Amino acid sequence: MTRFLGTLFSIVACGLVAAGCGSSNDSSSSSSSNTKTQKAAPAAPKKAGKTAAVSMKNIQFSPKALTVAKGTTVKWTNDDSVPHDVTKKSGPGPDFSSGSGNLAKGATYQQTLSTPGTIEYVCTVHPGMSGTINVK
Ligand SMILES: [Cu+2]
Repeated sequence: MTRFLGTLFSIVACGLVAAGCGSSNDSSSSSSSNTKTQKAAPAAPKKAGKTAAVSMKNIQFSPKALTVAKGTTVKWTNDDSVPHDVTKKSGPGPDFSSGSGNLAKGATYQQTLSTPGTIEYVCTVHPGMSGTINVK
């Protein structure tokens, strides 16, 4: 009978040992709280404002002199392969600048001009590349 108990004991002991080696439950789940708040920009109601275009071509503004009604949005487009910029030098209304030499080929910059008077502006990259806008 003692042999039976001995065998039984060893079985139980073995089972306890087996139970001891539990797998460490590493629950480091990747917190994927991807809160992508991508606001779908609502189509801005297009104001029927007047627009005028100025091209930057051959290191010049074209047209070099422009007359617009006040409230007109002037849009400059760089049609050159070298970078330009649009920087106001003088004239009525707030100063504006696209940033030094930051209009690469094909880039545009626009400004709404609301104060009557003559605005002089330049490209700071190219001496002599200047233009005027007469706001009436
Ligand atoms: Cu330029």
